[in-house]
Amino acid sequence: MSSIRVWQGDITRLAVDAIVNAANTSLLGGGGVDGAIHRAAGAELLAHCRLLGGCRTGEAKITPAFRLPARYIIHTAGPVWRGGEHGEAELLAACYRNSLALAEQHSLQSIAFPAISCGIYRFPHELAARIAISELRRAQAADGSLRELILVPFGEDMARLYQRLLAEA
Ligand code: AR6
Repeated sequence: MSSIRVWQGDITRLAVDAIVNAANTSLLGGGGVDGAIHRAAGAELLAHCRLLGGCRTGEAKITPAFRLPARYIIHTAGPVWRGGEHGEAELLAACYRNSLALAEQHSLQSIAFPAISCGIYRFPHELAARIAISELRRAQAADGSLRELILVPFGEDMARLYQRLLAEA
């Protein structure tokens, strides 16, 4: 049985099998956690991403992690929040589900997620956290290769939110 835990800090420091990148559909880098991951992984990551042909919103693609302590990066493009009536919740759930499915396909044991869409893409934090936890719990119940499922809030507020929601039944 896998565990779900919260680790607050910079996701680029984690020595897990895969860290997830909250990317955009170009997969060619950007600001926020995407910028931090590209800076820390080095220029080889961008060169590799150029070959991938982008990624549709809700989908996920895997690359090596180059100079990061993690083994792989799973890049997913989260939805931009546009009021909630444009399929945003389903697309965010798809980001988690497709990232988890890729990790399982590669027989990975540990994966760490930033708060996808919760920065520049302005997704409401509580709804995003509920979606993240619900998808991680689904993976936990499926009982595949993953043993460690890590939620990585950058700030204190997001960390408290995850802890509160995880404590709920
Ligand atoms: N480690 C962990 N979490 C982080 C880090 C870090 N080093 N840096 C930021 N966060 P965002 P989005 C948190 O804006 O909303 C990029 O330009 C941050 O506090 O990175 O999905 C892409 O290229 C927030 O809670 O991603 C896209 O164009 C969370 O990560 C766009 O931003 C996500 O914030 C994607 O926007």
